[in-house]
Amino acid sequence: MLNAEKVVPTTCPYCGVGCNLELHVRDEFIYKVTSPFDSVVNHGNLCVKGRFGYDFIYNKERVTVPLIRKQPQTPGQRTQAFDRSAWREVSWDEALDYTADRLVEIYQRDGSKAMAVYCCAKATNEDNYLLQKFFRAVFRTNNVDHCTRLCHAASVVALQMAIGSAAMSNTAAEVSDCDVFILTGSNPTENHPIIALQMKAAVQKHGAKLIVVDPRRIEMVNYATLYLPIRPGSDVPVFSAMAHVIFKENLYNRQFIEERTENFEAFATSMEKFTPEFAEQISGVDRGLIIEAARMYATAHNGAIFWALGIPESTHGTANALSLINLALLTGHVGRKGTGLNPLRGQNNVQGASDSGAMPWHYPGYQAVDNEENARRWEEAWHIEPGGLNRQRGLTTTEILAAVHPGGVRALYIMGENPMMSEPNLNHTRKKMQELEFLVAQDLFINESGAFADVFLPAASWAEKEGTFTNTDRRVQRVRQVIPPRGQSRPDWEIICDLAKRVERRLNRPNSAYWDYHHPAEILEEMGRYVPDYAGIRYDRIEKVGLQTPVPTPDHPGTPYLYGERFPRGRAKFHPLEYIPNAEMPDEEYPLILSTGRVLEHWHGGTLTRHSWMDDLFPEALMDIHPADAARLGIHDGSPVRVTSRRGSIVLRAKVTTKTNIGVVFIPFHFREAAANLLTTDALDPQAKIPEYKAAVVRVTPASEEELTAVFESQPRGRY
Ligand SMILES: Nc1nc2c(c(=O)[nH]1)N[C@H]1C(S)=C(S)[C@@H](COP(=O)(O)OP(=O)(O)OC[C@H]3O[C@@H](n4cnc5c(=O)[nH]c(N)nc54)[C@H](O)[C@@H]3O)O[C@H]1N2
Ligand SMILES: Nc1nc2c(c(=O)[nH]1)N[C@H]1C(S)=C(S)[C@@H](COP(=O)(O)OP(=O)(O)OC[C@H]3O[C@@H](n4cnc5c(=O)[nH]c(N)nc54)[C@H](O)[C@@H]3O)O[C@H]1N2
Ligand code: SF4
Ligand SMILES: [Mo]
Repeated sequence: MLNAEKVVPTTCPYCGVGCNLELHVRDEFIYKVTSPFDSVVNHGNLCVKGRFGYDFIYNKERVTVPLIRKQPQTPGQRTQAFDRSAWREVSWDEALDYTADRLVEIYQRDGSKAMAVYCCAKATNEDNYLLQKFFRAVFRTNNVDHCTRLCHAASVVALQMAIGSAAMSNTAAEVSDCDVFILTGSNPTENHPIIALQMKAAVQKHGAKLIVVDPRRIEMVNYATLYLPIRPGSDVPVFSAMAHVIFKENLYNRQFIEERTENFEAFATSMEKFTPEFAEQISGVDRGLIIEAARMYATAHNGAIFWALGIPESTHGTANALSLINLALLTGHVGRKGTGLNPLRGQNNVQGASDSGAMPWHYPGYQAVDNEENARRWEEAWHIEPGGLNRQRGLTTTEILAAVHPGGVRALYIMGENPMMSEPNLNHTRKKMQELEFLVAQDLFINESGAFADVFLPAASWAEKEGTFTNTDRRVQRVRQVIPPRGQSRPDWEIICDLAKRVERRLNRPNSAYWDYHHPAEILEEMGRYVPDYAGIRYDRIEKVGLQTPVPTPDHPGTPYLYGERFPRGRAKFHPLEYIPNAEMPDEEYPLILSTGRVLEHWHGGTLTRHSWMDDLFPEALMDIHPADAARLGIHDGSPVRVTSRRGSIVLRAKVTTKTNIGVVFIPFHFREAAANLLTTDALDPQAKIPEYKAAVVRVTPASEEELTAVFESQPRGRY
């Protein structure tokens, strides 16, 4: 028995914390997950998803054979098919030849602008590098993006503007070196649970002071010295008022400002108007609390700011993030251990997918596509004639869907994303998905988006392939094959190489960009030759412990924190700010603000966790509503409610709780039978193109049990 048993170290496939796992395997079956006590990232701790959430691998709904739709789909008439009887099981050869024929037909007819691809922050660096290479090198398009656009896009744009680089500046575990840290727009106990443990230890063991700024009374408030319960969308006034106080009370770091920043004067002038009184009026937060928070952060020896989606997912997300960056620059709380600007990254490999070039404006390594020198470098890398690569910035995820019409985007390739759950204003998204001429889904399951596809390519899960993920600390870690791919499923990188070769043959450019890799290690090395931050990473260097980028040379030890000496753009730049209200504000018809987000047990559109034991732990969508609002509307704990916005309406149960503040209701977006994104607005931040997921206005009315039952019965797949 014992002989057939093995324990394989790998990395968690869920969140950006990147916990180190040990998968226990017997007879090719994973029966247990643990973590080594000396793991650098998580010291043996795991949350419920990492520990128990892997059973989706074996779920009977997982698709492990290639499929083609029986009924040909036409633009405008495209339908969703979850039922396997609507699909034909085919060989890999047939699936890939069919895919290659259709992609080439559209490309030869309509050119690069008709082609688009969604990469996947759940897949490896190697998978994502190859998929963007395929679309850039073969179809000559930069219409390449992934879920980072719906996530930290505004944090990325703001950090690029102010500093010149967008990753987290410090290592999350350095929170134990902080004496004051601000946590805003982030609910780590549910979304980065192991970092939450480290934050709690910072408070309880090391005596750090925590300032929470959030419209919900999240669990971390229990550990906070100060809690600022802001109204959604009032971050710029609150953080700028803190800057105003720091400035007025002479608490700013003159030396840091003189030596390392620029544009201070313009910034200081624009802070005049952000008085604590003004901020109180907009945010509802007592001005005394704002003043106290400003003094506490400014007088810290090591102050840090941690944030997540409450900041970027807004029509003024870039300004929100800039208001945090301004504060750190004003106080010099950046460039040292235990300080920093720390946007906690979400997906297991969103940092890596971004590093690997899964973005419309950048090649791998954040090299702008509209820069001649960069284009030349990648033409050389991919053996392309000079001038062959497209110099035009591509479309973002949301723009790709908006461009689906005759003369626009015709073919979409989706590797492991689910826009039909994750994009805002789903009724609009649905029309766009229907309008496509050709849709490929490469996934583990037929999700709400894949159900529209012409062809389904079954991907191997993270436990069935080799590769690397880059976590929120910029740590590049190994992902290992633990069991053989289930059924006929194949690792993403293999599928892409096989398909790319078939497409190149049809275009009379056989294997010109190179697709003959024997192992993902070779793919990472290719990327490292052109991306300096990854140049020193080799698989044999990260066998046991991952390396934190930048790793410029093969003997470089990695970089735990950034900007010790200089910022990538030289001096960091202050940005003057204005207060801009949300796209929608409450009125008589829609008096409540809807905030959307996550719960501990579930993952995004639910494709993985609802096919897992996690669904038993949290089986039904719930809307959090404050007791005062509930009483006013005649709603009790557990009673069905209808929630209506300008764009749609859903029915689900209410949970009456003080976790949400008066005037704000919260709905997680994991449940397709009560899809929160039917309600959200597709208004975008003009710079980062990120939607306003955290503030749509809604009306809530009591509903009946019959209405709720009807919702479940109308689901194409019934209950999970
Ligand atoms: N269990 C679980 N964990 C996950 C995920 C998951 O789906 N499930 N997804 C992962 C991903 S991709 C991501 S990006 C992260 C996201 O991690 P989080 O950003 O922590 O996730 P959300 O649930 O969206 O929470 C956003 C927080 O912002 C607050 N907020 C809302 N509006 C505002 C505002 O106007 N201002 C401020 N300051 N705060 C506001 C909310 O109250 C909430 O506390 O989680 C990752 N981890
Ligand atoms: N209302 C609202 N909407 C939001 C947000 C919000 O806060 N509120 N947050 C936004 C954010 S931050 C994010 S990141 C997005 C997430 O949005 P998406 O990325 O669209 O959602 P996921 O459900 O994570 O989709 C992942 C898919 O990848 C598949 N998959 C998993 N592993 C692999 C693999 O190895 N290979 C392949 N090929 N497929 C794989 C899964 O089965 C699943 O279908 O949602 C956004 N949408
Ligand atoms: S905290 Fe994140 S990485 Fe760690 S076990 Fe949980 S989901 Fe996985
Ligand atoms: Mo995300």
